[in-house]
Amino acid sequence: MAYELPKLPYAYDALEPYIDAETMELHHSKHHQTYVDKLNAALEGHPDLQPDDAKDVFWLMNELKFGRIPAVIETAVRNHGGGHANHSFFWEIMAPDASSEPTGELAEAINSAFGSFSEFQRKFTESAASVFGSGWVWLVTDNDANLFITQTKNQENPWMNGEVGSQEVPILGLDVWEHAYYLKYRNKRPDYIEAWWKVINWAKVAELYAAAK
Ligand code: MN3
Repeated sequence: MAYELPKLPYAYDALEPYIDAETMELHHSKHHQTYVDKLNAALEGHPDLQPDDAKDVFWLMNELKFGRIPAVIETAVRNHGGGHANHSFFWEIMAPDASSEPTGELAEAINSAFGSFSEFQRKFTESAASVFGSGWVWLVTDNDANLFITQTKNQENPWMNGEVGSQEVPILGLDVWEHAYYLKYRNKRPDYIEAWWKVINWAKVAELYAAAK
């Protein structure tokens, strides 16, 4: 088996006007597909790292975290495996007709970690705006169900970067590579971030939080 591009869970134009259809189509069918293709090319000759019913790209990230990827393909797995993991996750935490805020247990956890939802939004936005070059910003939960905001460069992510022995599980993530917003927002990354808050699938984020605890 080889890694495959997951189907987008909504139409390319479903996140309009916040994220435009052309950006979504290029981002999914070209950028994400390229990560998948280059990951598969890197893994040729490594049958133990191919996906199966028990192994997916998040399993592969864990192998990277534990130093179990051969050195000759480690950078390729970090870049293209990371790209495949990050985008597979990213499509799922967005949705059309999204609610504006989380509710229930997740809302309480955010209030307790950051003071209020608006304070969390402010800090996450500030972090996303400050990523230098290409990267991601994440809301992560740890072994004690604490929530914190973290950044990664390029296509790195908390699954591969977490300390061995710790469980750092992203429940929300934002792609701030220019390819994610440049067609519509040009150089105005803050406008893209502001629009992105309108398309978050809080039900999915809450599900990820409940599963990670
Ligand atoms: Mn991207």
